[in-house]
Amino acid sequence: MSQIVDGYNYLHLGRSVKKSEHIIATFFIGSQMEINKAAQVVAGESSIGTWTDIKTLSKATFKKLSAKVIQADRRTRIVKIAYPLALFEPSNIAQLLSDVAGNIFSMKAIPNLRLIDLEFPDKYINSFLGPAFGADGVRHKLKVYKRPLIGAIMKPKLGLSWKQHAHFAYLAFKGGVDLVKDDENLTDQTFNPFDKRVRETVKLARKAEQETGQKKLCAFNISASANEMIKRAEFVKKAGGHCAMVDIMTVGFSGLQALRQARLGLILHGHRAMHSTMTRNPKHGISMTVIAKLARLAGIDQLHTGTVVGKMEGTARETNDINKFLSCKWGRIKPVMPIASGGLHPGLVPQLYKVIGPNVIINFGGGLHGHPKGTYQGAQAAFQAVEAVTKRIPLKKHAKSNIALAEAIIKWGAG
Ligand code: RUB
Ligand code: CA
Repeated sequence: MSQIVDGYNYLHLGRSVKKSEHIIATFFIGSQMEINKAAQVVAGESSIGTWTDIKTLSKATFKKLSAKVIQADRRTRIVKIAYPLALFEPSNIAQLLSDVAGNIFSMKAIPNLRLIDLEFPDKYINSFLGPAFGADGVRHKLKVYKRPLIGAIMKPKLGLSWKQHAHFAYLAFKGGVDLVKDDENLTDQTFNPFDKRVRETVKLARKAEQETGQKKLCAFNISASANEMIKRAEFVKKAGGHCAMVDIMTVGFSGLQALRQARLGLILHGHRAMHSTMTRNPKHGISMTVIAKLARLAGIDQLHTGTVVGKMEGTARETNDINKFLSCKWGRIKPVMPIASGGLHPGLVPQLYKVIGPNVIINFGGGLHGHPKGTYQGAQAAFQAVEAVTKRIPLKKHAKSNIALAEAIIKWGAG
């Protein structure tokens, strides 16, 4: 016998629902409660229910709008809940999260809850703008189609002046990287004002383009309040830039949507700093898969998804699943380019390539500017490592004729 919360029964176990008319959430529920009852508490609180029966809820409304528990596994405590599409406002991530990741996370009876996945019908997916450029658009902009793209994160993350920043970006470009990016906590500080950094770095990127004959991209961190972000993005555009970086978690999804809806024609680079406050505990929070789905809906073109071999937490399986999702067909929404970043150096490239493959931006920070000879040779070494894996040449063999790579391997090792 199923237990009933707030006088209504949310259990639909074994019954099917129309996928085209429901958003389906997968949760892990950690609680002393029997699983069917706990699942009903989640279904109720995250859709139309409350803790007691109420006179204002009609049977007809319940039938039409209540969430339905369609699977509940007593052993794994994983449940699937189907939410009728009518509960949701199209193209509104804030509202979606207030349903499926809102009050239910605060219930005393459910000390642990993890939103593992969200599946959306095409109708809902297509109500969002999604990326303006997407993975193909990014490659097209850089005219690099067959190898991983190479990025340099400017280091130290805070402390370079705008002139130093642009100068080291220029050296990284000359050494062979395709993209140079601000770090997540560099925005518009007094030691490195945004406008000066943008103007000078764009100027030197153009110079590097002329000198190398290759396209270059600068991801300027515009993260701020929504209005300010749009102003900064407009500034980047006016200065001749093609890309803006945004800290998707600290800025929030409404900030992202506001930015994308401004239709500025800039590639949006999504850094995910703060995601681990939600994603890291496997029994609580929101998975990175869900966050990646939301970022794709909102309109991020390239997204940090994990490195596996670097310094950051994250398994190969999870990262690959996310990257696979980012490239899959998903309504009318374009695919997103994944970014591997965090503790990388040239010696790790073969391992990374084996796990992640060629469709990725590989970012180097310390593993580039920490090269014994400096940023220019660090960028050369990064390029040479990517060249080796793309041409299927063992790294150490390639290092014999590539001095910058050889020096990087002496410092950090290979493999
Ligand atoms: C890495 C770095 C990035 C992190 C983010 O610098 O600055 O912010 O990789 O991690 P470094 P993730 O190369 O010096 O370690 O991509 O996992 O979100
Ligand atoms: Ca960083």
